[in-house]
Amino acid sequence: GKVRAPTHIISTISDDRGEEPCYAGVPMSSIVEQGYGVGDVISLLWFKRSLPRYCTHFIEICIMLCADHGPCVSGAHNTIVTARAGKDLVSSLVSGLLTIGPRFGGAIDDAARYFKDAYDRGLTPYEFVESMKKKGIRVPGIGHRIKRGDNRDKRVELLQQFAHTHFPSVKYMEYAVQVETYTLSKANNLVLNVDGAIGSLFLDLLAGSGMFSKQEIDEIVGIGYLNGLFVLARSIGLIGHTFDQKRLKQPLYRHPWEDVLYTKLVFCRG
Ligand code: Q5B
Repeated sequence: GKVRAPTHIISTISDDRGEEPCYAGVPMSSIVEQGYGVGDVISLLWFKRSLPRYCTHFIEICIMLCADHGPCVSGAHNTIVTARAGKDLVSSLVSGLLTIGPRFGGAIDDAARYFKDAYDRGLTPYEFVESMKKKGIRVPGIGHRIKRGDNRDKRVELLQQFAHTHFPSVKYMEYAVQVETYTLSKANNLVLNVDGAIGSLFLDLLAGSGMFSKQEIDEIVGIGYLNGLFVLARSIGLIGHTFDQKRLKQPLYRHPWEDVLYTKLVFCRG
C-alpha cells in the first residue's frame, strides 16, 4: 500500500487548502455571514471551539479594557522612545511588547495559576498570602503603581460587574477579592489589579462554562494562554502610540540629565 511521507509540521487550528480558510473547522464565510466577532475568532484559534456569547463578549471586553493605559506605562514608553528614534512600526511595537512580563501586564497566567492552586487546595487568603511571602514571591495579580484601596481600578470593577451578571459562577473571582481584602489590610497599594481580575475571572469562565474538561483547564493554565489577552490587547494601543509619535513628528528622545541621579560607586578596602 501507499506509505504517507512523514510531515514536518502538525497543525490543528486552521486550514487554508480549500476554497476559503477555516478556523477550527469553521469556514470564513460562516464567520463573516453569521456576524462572528474577535472574541469568536480567539475562541476558535486559541481554544479550538465556539464558546457561548457571554464568553466571547467577556474576551472582547478584556481586549478593549487592556488596549491602552496611557503613555506612561512601560510598554507605551518603550514604543514611544523607539518610534522617536525613527524606527518602523514593527520595531516600535515589539519594543513595547518586550516589556510585558511578571511586573507589567504579564501576570495574568501566574495569577490564574496561584489563585487556582490556593483555592483548589482550600487555603484561606491569609494562608495563601503568607505562604507566598515566606517563599519571597509577590502575589501575581495584586498591587499597582497608581491604583489604591481608595482609588480602585475601574477596569477591574467593570469586569467584575460583567461576570456577576453573566457568569454561572464567580468562585475564583470571589476568592481573589478575599485575597485583596487581606492584602489591602497590609498596604493600600495591594489592590486586585487588571491582571489578577482577568486571571481569576478566566478561571471562572473555564470552570463554569461547561465547555472545558478539568484536564483541558489544567493544560490551558499550565501552558499559559492568558497573557496572550494582554499582549493582543496592548498591541492595539502600542500601534496607536507609534502612529501618534510619527504624526506629531516627534524628535529623538533623550532623557533629561536632571532626572538621573549620577553617583559614584565607593569601594571600601576591607
Ligand atoms: N508588594 C505591580 O509595585 C507592582 C506585592 C507586594 C506582595 C504583591 C507590584 C507587583 C505583582 C505583579 C502584577 C501586574 C510591580 C500589574 C499591569 C498593567 C497596567 C500597568 C499600569 C496597565 C507594583 C511596595 C511594597 C513592598 C512589596 C509589596 C507589592 N506588590 N507584596 N504581593 N503583589 N505585583 N503585575 O508599586 O515591605 O516595602 O518591601 O509586582 O500583578 O501591569 O497601569 O501601570 O494597564 O498598563 O512598584 O495596569 O505590585 O511597589 O515594588 O515599591 O512594593 O509592596 O514587597 O513591600 P510597586 P513596590 P516592602 S497591572
